[in-house]
Amino acid sequence: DNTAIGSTIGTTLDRFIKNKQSEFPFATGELSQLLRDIALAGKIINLEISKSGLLDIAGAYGTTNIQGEAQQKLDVIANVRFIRALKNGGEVCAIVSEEDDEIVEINVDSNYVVAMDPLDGSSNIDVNVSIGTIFSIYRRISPVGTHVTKEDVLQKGDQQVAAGYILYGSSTMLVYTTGHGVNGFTHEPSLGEFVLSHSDIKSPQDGNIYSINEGSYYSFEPGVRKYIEYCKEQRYSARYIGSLVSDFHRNMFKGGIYIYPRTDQALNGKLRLVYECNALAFIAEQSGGMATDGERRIMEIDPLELHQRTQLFIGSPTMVQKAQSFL
Ligand code: P6P
Repeated sequence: DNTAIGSTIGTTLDRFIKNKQSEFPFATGELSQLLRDIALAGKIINLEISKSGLLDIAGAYGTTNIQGEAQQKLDVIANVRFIRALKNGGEVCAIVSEEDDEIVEINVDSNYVVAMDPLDGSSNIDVNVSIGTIFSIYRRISPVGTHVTKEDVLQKGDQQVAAGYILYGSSTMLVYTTGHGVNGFTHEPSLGEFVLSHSDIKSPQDGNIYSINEGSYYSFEPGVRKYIEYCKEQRYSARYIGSLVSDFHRNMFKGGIYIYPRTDQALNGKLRLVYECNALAFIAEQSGGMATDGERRIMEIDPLELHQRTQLFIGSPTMVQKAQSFL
């Protein structure tokens, strides 16, 4: 029992979920179990990542995913680990993953859908830059016991019952929301537990950090270029790790804006609505931030297909509004 742990190093994720279960709309324990299954998969992947240099599983794997990107071995391993953990947990009827072209049907008798990017920023693995898992959780729409449909997985971000990310960085953190604020848990290796480390995270309303790939400056629309000039005039700091979860996480705590706009190569931007942007948009709004596609709230966008892309302006509301005023 983790009472002893609780008294010395704070609340574990398991205890936190149990304590907060009453906040879940369908408090039957299923969502609690699903969150624990995701945390378990995160622990397993954390272990693989920390060993990846030694086990030579970091290198490219030869296959390519729907993005046409060289699939790194850890991408594939992370996807397999997550699917296995969610299948064993028994709470998931379907998974949408960056690594799978089609919907992965798991168990027709279960209630929850998970949309995930099992390992975002995988090109950073080989150079030891932080990477992240991003996940959204929805309740299915079709009746239990029937085959999963597109409408089960193409739900607006506003329909999320939970969302979060795991950041495999200098320490490994799990950050999630169920619509009642955002809480961060840090992995304590000696215990193998996620322990509450950042309670009820509130993001600064304004900031002076801007995150965008300025190498694409001449591919951006005039309004985006003008906002970049504005940031320079304001003497803001440019911080771009090239790992979405890391850039988002830093800006949530320090204040800042992350922008991935359309370019002449990526006409709808690069980031994916269903399993990247919606989850971070939910976290952003729940911590007092803002997330749009330059016009609309990300979570209002009606997804039309699994891997559709969207522009993303996310972070401190004052900064997002200012950026939009230039578009
Ligand atoms: P670019 C990584 O591939 C990723 O999906 C995000 O993690 C990251 O923020 C972005 O793409 C980087 O893209 O075009 O700036 O290299």
